[in-house]
Amino acid sequence: MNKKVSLIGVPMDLGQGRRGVDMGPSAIRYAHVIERLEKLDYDVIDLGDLGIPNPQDRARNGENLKCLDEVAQVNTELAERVHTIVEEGRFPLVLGGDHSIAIGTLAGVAKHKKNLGVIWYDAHADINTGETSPSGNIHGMSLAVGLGYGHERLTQILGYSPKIKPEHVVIIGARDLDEGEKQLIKKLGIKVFTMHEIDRLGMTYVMEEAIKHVSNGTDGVHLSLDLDGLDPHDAPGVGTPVRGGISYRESHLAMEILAEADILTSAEFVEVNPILDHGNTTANVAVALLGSLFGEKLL
Ligand code: 6HN
Ligand code: MN
Ligand code: MN
Ligand code: MN
Repeated sequence: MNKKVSLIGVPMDLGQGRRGVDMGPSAIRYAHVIERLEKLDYDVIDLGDLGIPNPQDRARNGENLKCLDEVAQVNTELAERVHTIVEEGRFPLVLGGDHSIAIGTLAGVAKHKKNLGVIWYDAHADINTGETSPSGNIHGMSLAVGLGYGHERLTQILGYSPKIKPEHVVIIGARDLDEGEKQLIKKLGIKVFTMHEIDRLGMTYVMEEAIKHVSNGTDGVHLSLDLDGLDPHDAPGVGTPVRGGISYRESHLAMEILAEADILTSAEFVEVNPILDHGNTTANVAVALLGSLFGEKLL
């Protein structure tokens, strides 16, 4: 792994309806993310948080995309910042904030990587568009946007689309997919390890297959980790919890296997909502998983 890490917080809560996820970056810093990585000999620069506009109307919902102007604006700025981090030869580590920020992260990273592999660790697939979304929440559309599906204001960030190709994506932990999402996943032939496969095949096999998949024909790999991929028992501080998720230990194993494979070129950890949390459990889980991801050993 690149030993030079640039961390950037995106306290975005406009891609979904519940307040509190804007405190995610603070909660993750409070859980000692920087110290954790420095202990592993990483050179960490904390770039601070992006500014998030105060929307006139959080519920405004033109074309079934809530807060489209603001989400597009923040993701454009994030894309530029991430692009610069990669240009500087550093590893972008983005802290959310809701999952709509993956739009900007992918736009910034993929500007350098023409064939970026993506691991989407999530209870959801976030592959809705304004046409299929039951909620109008853009955090449920970010993977679709990366693939070139959705509103132009989002797909055209940094002036190119698509950012990624369906054959370079793997979704892990899915257990709550909308009808339109299932259709697009099938149409594009995206590889998905749902909870069924994780239960049946085990996390070791799933991660080995996932790593093969995203390494095939790619020039970099991004991890987009939504804390709601974990079971709400282990990560309660998330806005859209779904029962029957990946356990804390399975998630560590997944991160350890990823660390061993040494393929990651960028990562983001999203959807930590301290207001819905028990103590700071979910941010602590995020930082513990980051420890494993960046090579921490048990012995
Ligand atoms: N996330 N599929 C639902 C929707 O509203 O589109 C939930 C999306 C959740 C998004 O967890 O990042
Ligand atoms: Mn999710
Ligand atoms: Mn290819
Ligand atoms: Mn998500």
